[in-house]
Amino acid sequence: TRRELAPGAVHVPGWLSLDEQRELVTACREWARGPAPIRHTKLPRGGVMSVQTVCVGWHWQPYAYSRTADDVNGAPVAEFPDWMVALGRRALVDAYQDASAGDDYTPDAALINFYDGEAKLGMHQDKEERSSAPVVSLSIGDTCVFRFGNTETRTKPYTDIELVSGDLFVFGGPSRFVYHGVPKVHPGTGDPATGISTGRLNITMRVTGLS
Ligand code: MD5
Ligand code: FE
Repeated sequence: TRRELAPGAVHVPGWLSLDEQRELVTACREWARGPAPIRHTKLPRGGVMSVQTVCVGWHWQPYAYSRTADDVNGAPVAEFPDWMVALGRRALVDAYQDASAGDDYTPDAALINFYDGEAKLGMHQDKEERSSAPVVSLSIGDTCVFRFGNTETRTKPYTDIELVSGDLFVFGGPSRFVYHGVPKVHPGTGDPATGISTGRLNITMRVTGLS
């Protein structure tokens, strides 16, 4: 049931087992506690994101990466674990159905987003990375509407799809810099056995190209 929405943009429903989802939830819960706790990111023009985010490897503050969480508490960001590099490589192999697709892939940053029932993510591009390597996205918990747009504008044409707990999405090649967002989460649609009783967790792995 793997589906290529556009060149380089591959959706693999149900990629994570329930056990893998539970382990990811446990790891994310730990990162959410600190050293830099999860928070609603403040935007430079005064807004506050409805999504809550915690970072691993590199800290993302709009719109730059740093090694310390300067807009939270200044703490050094948690180390990007080797097991997550391995997971990212496996994601590329399975999404692109190519045994060597992950060989040169070493993600060094993860953004972990938590959505309550009201949270949304506006249309944006991820372009703070100094690399065009693919982004790996993993969803756990409540189902959401994910809006996959185009590279030129934050408006139409776009395609709305549902992302369900356990789904993998890989954005690479010509789809790496596409506008995208999350207009809606469907509260109460997730399986509490993942460890999330309500809300949605999304993990994105990236290659920052920084050192
Ligand atoms: C989410 N997160 O569901 C999404 C999933 C973010 C973010 O957008 O920046 O934290 S990742 C979707 C993504 C990443 C990179 C490229 C593209 C989509 N894309 O080309 O559509 O919380
Ligand atoms: Fe994004």
